[in-house]
Amino acid sequence: MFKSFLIKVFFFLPLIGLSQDLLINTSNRNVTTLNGTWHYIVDPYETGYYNYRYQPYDKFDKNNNSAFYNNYHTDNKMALVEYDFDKSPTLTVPGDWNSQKEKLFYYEGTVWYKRSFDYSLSEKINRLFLYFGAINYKAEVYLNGTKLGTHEGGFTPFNFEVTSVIKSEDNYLVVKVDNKRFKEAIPTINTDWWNYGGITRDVKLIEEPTTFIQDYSIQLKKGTKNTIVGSVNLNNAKGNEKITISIPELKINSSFSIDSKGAIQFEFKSKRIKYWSPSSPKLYDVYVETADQILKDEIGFRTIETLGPNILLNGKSIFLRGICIHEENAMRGARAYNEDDALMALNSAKELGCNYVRLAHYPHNEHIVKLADKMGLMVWEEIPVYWTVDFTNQNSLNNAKNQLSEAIARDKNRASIIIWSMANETPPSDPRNTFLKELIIHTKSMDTTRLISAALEKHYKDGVNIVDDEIGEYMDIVAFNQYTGWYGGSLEEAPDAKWEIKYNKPVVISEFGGGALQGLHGTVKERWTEEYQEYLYQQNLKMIEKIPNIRGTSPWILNDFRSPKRVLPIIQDGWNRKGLISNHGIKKKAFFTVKEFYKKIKQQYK
Ligand code: GCB
Repeated sequence: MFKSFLIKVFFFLPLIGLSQDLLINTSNRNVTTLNGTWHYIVDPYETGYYNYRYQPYDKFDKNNNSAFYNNYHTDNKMALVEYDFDKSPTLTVPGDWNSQKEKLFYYEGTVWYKRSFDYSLSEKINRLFLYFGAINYKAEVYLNGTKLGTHEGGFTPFNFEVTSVIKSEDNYLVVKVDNKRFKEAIPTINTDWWNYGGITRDVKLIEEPTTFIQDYSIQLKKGTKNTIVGSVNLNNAKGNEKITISIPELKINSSFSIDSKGAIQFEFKSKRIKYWSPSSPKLYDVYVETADQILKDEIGFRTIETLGPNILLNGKSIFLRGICIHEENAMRGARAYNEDDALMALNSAKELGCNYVRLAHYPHNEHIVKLADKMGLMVWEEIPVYWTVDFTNQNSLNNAKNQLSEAIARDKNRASIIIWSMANETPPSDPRNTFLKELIIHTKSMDTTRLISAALEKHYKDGVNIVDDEIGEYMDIVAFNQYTGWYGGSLEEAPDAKWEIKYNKPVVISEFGGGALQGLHGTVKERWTEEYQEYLYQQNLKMIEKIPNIRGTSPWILNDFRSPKRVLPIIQDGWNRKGLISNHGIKKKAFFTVKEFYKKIKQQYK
């Protein structure tokens, strides 16, 4: 199982990938940040990438070099004399370009980023990696003229070894970032969120010993309550290394010799484990140690499983009191990227009475997942297989699998994550079913301990709401979105709605809701008023309570969020108004409706 945690993008994406095995738990490694001010050049015609015959410079140059670098540092004749980074303006990294420069608000295309830096490797420690938390959407990365590789997918991390390329002074790092949407991409062209472009997450240089801890997994063994199971993988193992795992609070401290693959597998029994849960989010200090390195993590132990209609956390039946969240700081109208942004969102979720969040519609940054661990919020993590993905395209499938691999590799040690979601509102068909089944098999090959789900849809026939999507067979939780009272359906009749759900499994309403402009008041019949939204919630919640096997909800959505699809003047102005909180941070009436409901549910599931 462990081997498959190792991510080789080029394995899945033979034409475009060269990023390497992912380093996990990067915040506890030896890090130098490359966050800060970067120069940028907007390049809508990609003149810095293609010559006048539309051939990429880095493909025909035999040294695989970047034209920029050659032009800048040598007497090269590549004629990019018009491109001068140091005379160009700057952007802050991490961050999207749309919210930083007014002219780039709607821009979708290529922007070149450049940063120079000095770096001297420590004498003893002698390998260096360049790590990107995420770049939306496609990145070509060059250091000192050498192409390090390409990465596709806007929401997951990747890294390259740069030991042989780094210089002590004046390193020249160039990244081509392209956020053009295209049909075969994941997500595809059509989404209901802002396509923020840029180097949107942290950039780090990470120093490692010659042989180092690449990756590890430490969790409760599936089906047990007192067995901790795990594995560690070394990079560049020589063969005689020992790895020590210690969890001082549990009095665990054991050393293991690596096997021929440079890995160890282990199991410990402990009767003292205090389980992680929302009411007691206990995390243990865990140390993975070699002769050259100690890597610390904080890990919670809990079980998550289903039994008939129940979701069991540490053996106890729970109700997921959730809320959907986009990775956006609504107040800034920008992609969220730091711990403060994460704290703001999760504090609001807590105030609402949540024990669970759905991080829609793509893997969010690592800050929020780590914070959820600490704050005791269970998490649904999802990949952007959204709406009309190109289900017959093998490259699209490989891309989706790769995004899953990177998300699972990064977050597999987080107790908060209880659900891997495969998709959102994808239209049922044979190719779609095959596509999702492949993703499920892939997920299970990496992690058998968490629940599998996807946000499905319902349909309506002869007065009955029906959920019978065939893919439900493969889900641990049957989740679906429904918008009674917003996209059709009568609010008056909602509480008496009839439901037929084909599967005897836990049911979660992964989305419901409607829009309101905060501060706009009127009657419950007037769309866009807070009163309409409040009534919509009241009626929907009455209905949801009666849905067979209901074990959770995540209303759509915590905050108003930017969407180019939402153009209604005065009311929307580019914002999807379904937030329970406005983009000025003000709670709408419906916030309190949900809060009341969750208070009641909490009593029922004591
Ligand atoms: C949905 C989508 C979500 C949209 C929402 C809406 O079903 O899953 O991404 O933003 O509806 O507001 O229409």
